[in-house]
Amino acid sequence: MTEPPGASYPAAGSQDVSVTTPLDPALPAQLLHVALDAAHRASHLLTEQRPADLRVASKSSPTDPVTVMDKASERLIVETVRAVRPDDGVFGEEGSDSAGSSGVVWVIDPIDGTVNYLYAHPHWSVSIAAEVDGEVVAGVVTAPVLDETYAAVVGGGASITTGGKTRRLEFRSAPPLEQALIGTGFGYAPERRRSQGRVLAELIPRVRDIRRDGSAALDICAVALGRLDGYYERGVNRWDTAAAGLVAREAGVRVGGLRGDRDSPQMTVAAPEPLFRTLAGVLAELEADRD
Ligand code: LIP
Repeated sequence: MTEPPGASYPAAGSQDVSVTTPLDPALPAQLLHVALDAAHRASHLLTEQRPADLRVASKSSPTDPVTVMDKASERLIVETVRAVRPDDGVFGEEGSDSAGSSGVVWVIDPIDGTVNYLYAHPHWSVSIAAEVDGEVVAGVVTAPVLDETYAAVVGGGASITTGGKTRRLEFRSAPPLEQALIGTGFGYAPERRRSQGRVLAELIPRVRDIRRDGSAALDICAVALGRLDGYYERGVNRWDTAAAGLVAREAGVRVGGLRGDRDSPQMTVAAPEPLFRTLAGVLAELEADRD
């Protein structure tokens, strides 16, 4: 179990806390505790029980896979959360979708980076966020093969736990665009990939380099960690970015869309200022949020 430094968290489910407005100050920490437990259990399932012959179906296109493990992971996370908070809602990539009655909704990506998981690449994660009245207040992104767990509570900072040690993630200065290492990703539909390739071809000469690692949640956490200077992607969903977006914001990284918009499937950009403004400006010029 990992928790950000300096935090004292009551045990998950130690109080029957329903959401009342204004936000109960103890609630985010409790929700983080539940998320860490669920992420830990899902990580164990995905690593210890990965079948040799992983059965795969496809979703939005022949290159958009879903495995039996995506569904098993989401089922386990929902069961874990519901065991201590039965009235909460859930919204997951593999179909969990209920509003609940407590005002808390769990936003779940049971495997972010499914193609990497399928090919036994280490860069995949479990992402769990807790929203209260539509705003993310606690989030966990864990990459079990990398031994990295990112955690954040709203107003309480963000942390990384690796090698059994936890440290706070703090803002650092960003380089100018031409010296920036930028992460991105691509959708599954050929037409979308064609337009993303067009944008990439224009951007590559204007940055230090590009990385495409395959998990939006880990890419956004990488910006908070300083392993990337910035990230952008068109087409990622709420379950990909909910938890990592809180980690990044709590580490002092700006997360948003283009032209002053919030982040959305139209475009997600993450970078410290002033790099965010420069990168978002170039992406707007390239109309990167349009096919
Ligand atoms: C993945 C995203 C990634 C994107 C991939 C894929 P999934 O999510 O995290 O950023 O480039 O195409 O969408 O489908 O593995 O949960």
